[in-house]
Amino acid sequence: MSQDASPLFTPFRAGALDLSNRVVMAPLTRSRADDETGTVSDLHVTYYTQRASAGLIITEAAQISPQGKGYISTPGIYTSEQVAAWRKVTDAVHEAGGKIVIQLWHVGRISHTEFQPDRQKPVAPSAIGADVDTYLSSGYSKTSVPRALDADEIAGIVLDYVHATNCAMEAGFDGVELHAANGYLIDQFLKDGTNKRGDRYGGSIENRTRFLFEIMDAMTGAVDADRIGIRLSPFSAANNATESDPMGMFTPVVERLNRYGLAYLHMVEGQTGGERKGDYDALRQLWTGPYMGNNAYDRSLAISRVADGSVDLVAFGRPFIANPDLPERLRQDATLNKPDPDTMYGGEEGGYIDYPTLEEERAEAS
Ligand code: 8OZ
Repeated sequence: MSQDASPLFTPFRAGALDLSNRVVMAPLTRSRADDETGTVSDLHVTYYTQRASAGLIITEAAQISPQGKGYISTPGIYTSEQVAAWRKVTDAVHEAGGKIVIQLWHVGRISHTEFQPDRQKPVAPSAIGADVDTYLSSGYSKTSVPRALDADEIAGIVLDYVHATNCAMEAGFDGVELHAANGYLIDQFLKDGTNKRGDRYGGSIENRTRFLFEIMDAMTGAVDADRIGIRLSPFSAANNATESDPMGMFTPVVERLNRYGLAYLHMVEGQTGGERKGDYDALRQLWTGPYMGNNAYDRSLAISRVADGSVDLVAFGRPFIANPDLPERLRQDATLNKPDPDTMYGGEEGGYIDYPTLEEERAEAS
């Protein structure tokens, strides 16, 4: 098979999502929302619309509540003002022929008192500091040591996920992705390095998965399951969330997720942004729905893993920062621009909406 005839560039249906190709834009935190209101702007409209040739865009993570925020200038999806601002993004992406879902997150302990309502401590399953940095208005700082959630607070957070899901649909998204990866709140409950609870939300695998499945049950009551995706990172220690037995923990998670009929499972294959380690392919074998692989994919890995059925969809992160027309560049096997690390987080146009398409580069050169 010639490579430009790879199934990577052919349509795929993921639940209710009809995608024009299998090249997905991974969720990317860029920290350019209004820090006060959590609203996106015209810059975001341009940025996402430039990338509408992706089979699917997954937005940067958006907090479901004020408590769910952990970094400067990340957007929210829980106020009417935020919904109205996102609506401009979804309308423009749809106008350009794209599909877009929003990633819903609550950061849990990966936060700082500066971001929390009344400067309270961030919340987590257990009162264990992450010992990682976040970025404040004053620059990098250690995340604050969290307090352990009371069991009777958890139902309120589940409702926050439902509210954010409803807000997302009102904002015109094609669906939502539940961020259950990378050491944020849900992953903190799942993994035994971060969950030391002695109540019904900690200890056994069933107990550690309780929070996730309460959220899934509630979200699927608000929107059809075939518009919901989920992101997991079983083998990653991102944000110092560690699991002593990833296969033991995530086998029942994947098996139970199968029952919902979700749009897709989005797997961070290995250490987030690092080594592709761990038996993610064994978990993939257990999964009966559409499967999206992510982590350090390049063109040849994407083409080969789609061709042999290891994955249905490939989510590219960093390459999409610097290549708004990534699917076309991959199809042509064209050179990729490199993202500038200095403009990944924060700032304005520079390093955000000024990376050229191939067409623009060729017009410039001629
Ligand atoms: C990089 C910087 C801040 C947040 C993740 C949402 O790792 C993130 C994130 C990545 O999932």
